[in-house]
Amino acid sequence: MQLYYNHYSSNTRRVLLAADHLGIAFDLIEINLASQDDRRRLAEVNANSKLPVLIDGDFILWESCAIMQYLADGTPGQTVWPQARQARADASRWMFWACQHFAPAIGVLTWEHIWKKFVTGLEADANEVARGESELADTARVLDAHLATRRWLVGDAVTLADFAVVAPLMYKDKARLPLDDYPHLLAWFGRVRELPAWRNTEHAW
Ligand SMILES: N[C@@H](CCC(=O)N[C@@H](CS)C(=O)NCC(=O)O)C(=O)O
Repeated sequence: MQLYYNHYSSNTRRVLLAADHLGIAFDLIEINLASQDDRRRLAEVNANSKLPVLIDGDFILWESCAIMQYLADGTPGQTVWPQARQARADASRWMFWACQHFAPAIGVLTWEHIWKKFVTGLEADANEVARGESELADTARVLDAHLATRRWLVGDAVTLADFAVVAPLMYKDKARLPLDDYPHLLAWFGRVRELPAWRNTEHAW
């Protein structure tokens, strides 16, 4: 299988985390989102022009959480994508939440504190930072409360839900995410960082 990816993409990181945990290796195709040539190559496999994209024979799949589920479904004996109906729905719930609420809140702050300067040369906008911090607080509160009584998001062990939610926290420090008030969230993040999958998908920059 081929994966169109970039090390800076937190949506790709989700897929890399799941794949590493499942023991799946890809033929990696690096896409530089700032290159027009690479953008053209990306648009050939994803009209949305977004990473990641999985190619499995003549099947093309985009959307990071769909890719994670597809990889797990093709892995006999895997435990990260639960079989039981309610446990699977629970994992699915957090994966949707990650894409719809948690990652977009963090995305405001990664744009303002990291990417904006690279792309536009402009400094962070205080109003946008305040909006991102407020949206992050709303979601971090939910995550922290959920993790107050459990080690992993679903059941007793790591699942795709943990990988989906944790991925944008790869920018916790660089994006200055204000998370000090969420001890359970931070403890869980510490547990994820102890997993081989986290360490194996780290990229220095
Ligand atoms: N919901 C999509 C989001 C994909 C996405 O936004 N990827 C970013 C990289 S992290 C991207 O390719 N951005 C390029 C752009 O928006 O032009 C997913 O989960 O795969």
